[in-house]
Amino acid sequence: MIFKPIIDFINKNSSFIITAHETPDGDAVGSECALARVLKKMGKNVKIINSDPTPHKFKFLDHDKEIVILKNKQQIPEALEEQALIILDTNDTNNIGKLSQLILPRVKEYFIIDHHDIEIDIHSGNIVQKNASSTAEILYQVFKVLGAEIDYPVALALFTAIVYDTGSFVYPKTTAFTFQIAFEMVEKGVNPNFVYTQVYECNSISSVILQSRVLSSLELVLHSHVAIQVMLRDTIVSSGAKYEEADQIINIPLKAEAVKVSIFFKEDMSGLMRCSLRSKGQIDVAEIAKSFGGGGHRNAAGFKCREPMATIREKVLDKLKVYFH
Ligand SMILES: [Mn+2]
Repeated sequence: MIFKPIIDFINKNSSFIITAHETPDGDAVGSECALARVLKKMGKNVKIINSDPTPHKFKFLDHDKEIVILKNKQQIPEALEEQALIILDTNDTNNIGKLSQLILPRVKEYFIIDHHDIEIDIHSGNIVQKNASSTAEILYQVFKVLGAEIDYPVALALFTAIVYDTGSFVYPKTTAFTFQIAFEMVEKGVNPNFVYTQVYECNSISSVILQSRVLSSLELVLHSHVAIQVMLRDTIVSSGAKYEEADQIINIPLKAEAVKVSIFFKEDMSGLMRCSLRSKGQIDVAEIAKSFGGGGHRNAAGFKCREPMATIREKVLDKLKVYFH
């Protein structure tokens, strides 16, 4: 039974730190909040610690404001050697930001629960269900095996995570099982329109301005099959938006039938450049991201740029050429 190792891990530990990938998204935050609540109800000691702030649109999930954003060493919990760490929604331990240096090496043990296609740091027993629509979908199964009660806050967190990671139930990993979970969550009182409003209709005006500026950087190459957009730090500052508010912009070019791949270079406030990739159909952008030290899913992946943007741009286009000659 693939869930036995996580059940054992939960049963034998009493104090947990939960984290997820840096620049957390809806699946990361929703999964963290759901798991934290279930563990607490089992009488466990639980802290959620992330290296980056919760995007405004997901703050409704963290209603007791319990997510700690690790800014300095004073925030590191005492007696780390007695804490068990659960890493959600990434299997790359370098992808948990500051926690990878400050917390991971000092905890008693850690466990990964993830659904990304590229395997990086998985240890035996860790759960990486590549066909799961979201980490939340895996947690739902863990909760069932645990016999945990899925109350309204847990249902809301799981549902929101699934909505986000499936692009509202349409991305390739969406299955009948995904809908079955959603069905159960709605039966428990989750209002899909409320979740949609929170996640997609509570953006700042600045984020709309940012979107218009980034979209104006749009460049179409390889017979318009590939779209490239760039967001520099200055663009974020001048629009008044936040880095994390750019998360949906990459999807816009894919609305055109001709566009099969969308590339988005985005610089964060620390000057770090990331490259995000989205594709339609069989074009595997996870493999491309992997070749640059990143990871992801076949149709959604990314990596941190360790070379100049122009160099990476050429290398990525070179790898894509095989699909469009
Ligand atoms: Mn996910």
